[in-house]
Amino acid sequence: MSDDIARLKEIEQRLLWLSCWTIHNANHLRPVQDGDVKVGGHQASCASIVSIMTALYFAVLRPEDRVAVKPHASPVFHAMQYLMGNQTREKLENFRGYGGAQSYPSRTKDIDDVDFSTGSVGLGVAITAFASIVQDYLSAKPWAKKRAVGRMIALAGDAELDEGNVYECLQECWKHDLRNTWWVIDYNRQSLDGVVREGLWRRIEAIFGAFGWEVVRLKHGVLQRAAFEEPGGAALCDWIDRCPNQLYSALTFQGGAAWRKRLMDDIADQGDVTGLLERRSDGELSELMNNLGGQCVETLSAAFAAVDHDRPTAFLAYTIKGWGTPLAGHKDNHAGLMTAAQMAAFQENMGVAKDAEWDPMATIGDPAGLRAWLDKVPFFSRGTRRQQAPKIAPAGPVLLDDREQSTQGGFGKILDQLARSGSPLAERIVTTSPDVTVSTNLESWVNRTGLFARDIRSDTFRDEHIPSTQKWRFSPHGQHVELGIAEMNLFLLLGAAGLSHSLFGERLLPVGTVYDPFVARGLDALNYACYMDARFMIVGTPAGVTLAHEGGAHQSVGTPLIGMSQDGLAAFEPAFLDELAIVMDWSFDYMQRSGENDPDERTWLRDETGGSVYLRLSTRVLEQPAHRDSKAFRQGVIDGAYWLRQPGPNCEIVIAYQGVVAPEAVEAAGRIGNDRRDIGVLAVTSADRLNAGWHAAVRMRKRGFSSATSHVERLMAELPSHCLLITVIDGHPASLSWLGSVGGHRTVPLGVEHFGQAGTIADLYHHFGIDADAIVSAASALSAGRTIALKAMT
Ligand SMILES: Cc1ncc(C[n+]2csc(CCOP(=O)(O)OP(=O)(O)O)c2C)c(N)n1
Ligand SMILES: [Mg+2]
Repeated sequence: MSDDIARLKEIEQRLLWLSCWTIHNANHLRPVQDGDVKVGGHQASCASIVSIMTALYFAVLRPEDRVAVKPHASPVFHAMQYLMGNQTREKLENFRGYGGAQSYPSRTKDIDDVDFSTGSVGLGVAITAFASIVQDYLSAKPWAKKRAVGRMIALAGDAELDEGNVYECLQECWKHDLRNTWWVIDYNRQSLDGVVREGLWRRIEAIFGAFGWEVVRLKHGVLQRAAFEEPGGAALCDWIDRCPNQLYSALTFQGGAAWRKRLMDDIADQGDVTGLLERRSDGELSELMNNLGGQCVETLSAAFAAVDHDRPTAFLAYTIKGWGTPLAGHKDNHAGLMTAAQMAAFQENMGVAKDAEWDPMATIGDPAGLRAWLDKVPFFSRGTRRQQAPKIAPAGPVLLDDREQSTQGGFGKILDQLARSGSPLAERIVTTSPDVTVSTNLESWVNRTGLFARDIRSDTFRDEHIPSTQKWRFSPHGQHVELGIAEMNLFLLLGAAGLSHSLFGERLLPVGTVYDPFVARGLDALNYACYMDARFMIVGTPAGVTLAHEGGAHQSVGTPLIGMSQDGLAAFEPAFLDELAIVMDWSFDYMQRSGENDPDERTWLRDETGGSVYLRLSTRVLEQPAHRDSKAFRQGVIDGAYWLRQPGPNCEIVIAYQGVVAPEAVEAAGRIGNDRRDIGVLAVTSADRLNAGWHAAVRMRKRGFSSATSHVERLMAELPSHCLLITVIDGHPASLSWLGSVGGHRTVPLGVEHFGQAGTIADLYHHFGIDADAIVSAASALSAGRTIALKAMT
């Protein structure tokens, strides 16, 4: 055995101990309050992947590589960083506790340099492929610094391959000539609930092969391979290959004597095979049968090191869930925990002295020698691998002079003008869309900037002089990444590109477009991207029942609530182009912020920290207001609302609208104005930001900051208490109905609560009660005064 392999084995045993101990400590030793539930076990999930992680991190990886670690291997990751001095004992002792090391590796909550968060299975796997595409994108750009190309690596549980997004990603990435991506599958043949179906490896090989991946199957460790060379070894090899997963697991759990009995029953021959078995004690036989490829650092490091190409590669590493622990192989072991007695025996087996449980070098004979060896491990050699990129200042809002336009149309024009400007900011914008590039108005941007591919692909229609409005030139210079119809992929790509500054040290400003209802189709990947603090702009368009003729399947209802409730995402729904221009300009700055300062005392929003942005837009063409560009107007648009029509001192009714129903609100205000006094119209551009500021100010007042006042509270403070508030939105009414609670005003929330249907905009606004008549009749019925006349219906 070489020195390096001996070191790897020492490290592997250290990681096995420290991860199991961390979990044990959290469950058995950490003081908990009455009624607390046990934290997750997952010692078995850690044990099956320690060898893989040891071989990868300590023998193969380079500083430029980036890794997504399967969720339940979090203790192994933290143990590894602890061994390297990048994680504290305090955080490990408090694993899964408040302020402690996180249950699942977290970029934002852990201190030890997590590359990609994981937790929702499948997403961490797929994001590595999109990160590789982003890396290729950067490598092709003249403005990006030259840097070593890294491998994007996922350490995946085998059950993660049941998640559909994994296959969506495989298909998409094949189109983009994926490279430099490794997925190491911890093939312990167990999921949470049980043992996986027989022969899954064949399906996995076939699928990966079909999408152009190399598949490396690591079934046997060096001990097994050596035994197969002994007389009788071929029969043993054949028995292992034919053994069903359930039986292998059960025998692993039962141990050496059970292995011997079963093997003797099945293949003993009074000759070579019997001799092979008899030459080994029960303990040695168990060790041999446990020596699968994925539990053998020698086999693993040799296989990783042997890769001499950049093609995407899946390693199917056979492992044993619970390897090296008394839980090994038991089908119920997913959340299983060693009992105190089992743990004591395990501790003795591992040779860890009492009170040396947290000593990173506890069982190491030559700690100084190992430390010197660790200090040279390439992956950790450059310290923290988080990068930074300078901010690129936006040049100011792109104000358009269209008399009539939709917000979706305006969005396309603004991007087009940015492309034409060729500014440093425009250079960093990368757009993407899941097959709705044209129908979300990205077309002129794409015509101007081109599509991204690693090679040049010409546009045959153009070459053949066939007239077409679309110029689909693919080249390394292109700034649009065209995706197939899979919204999970959209959000995973936005997540990866939105971390470019941190992963690769280059600023990207990713902008994705999607039909608004299909935001829901990628929701978990959106949540995941936000959880990682990726920075991007997602444009949901067209939105709402305003998409009249498209019918219920294409009309979004609940998305404003998604925008409000999604952490890390500032949601806007502008009605007019000037608002949109101001919001986009602000967004490109907001997406790049990384301050840690206290909330802004004007709005109580945490604007210093920055985040991602969601724009909910529409194809409905609206007449644009006269030029307005005051500082107060800009501020109101960004803060979330401004008075489109200032309420008078005796205001009886305020109509608060968000988005594309602006004309209905304005018309209704005009009609109500004859019968009620001092009507106000509140243009809400971001219910999300208004609401967040309000909640934050309330919290601050509770903490004794008695003067804390949010933007929406100042707006509402102008209204007399008897004033009726009518809110209206093409979306769920709960998005705005809370406004009444701010100042204690009686509120009539108008909006859409049921599936939409086909019709004209007028039909649908009438059907859902969000047209001017609905607003007028609410005002008439619910505010004091004479009945307000409705216009004759058309
Ligand atoms: C999207 C999602 N659904 C369900 C879960 C709950 N869950 C956590 S781990 C797991 C199965 C893990 O099996 P596998 O990936 O094979 O990991 P290992 O056997 O290595 O523990 C499940 C269902 C989750 N984390 N994410
Ligand atoms: Mg598994």
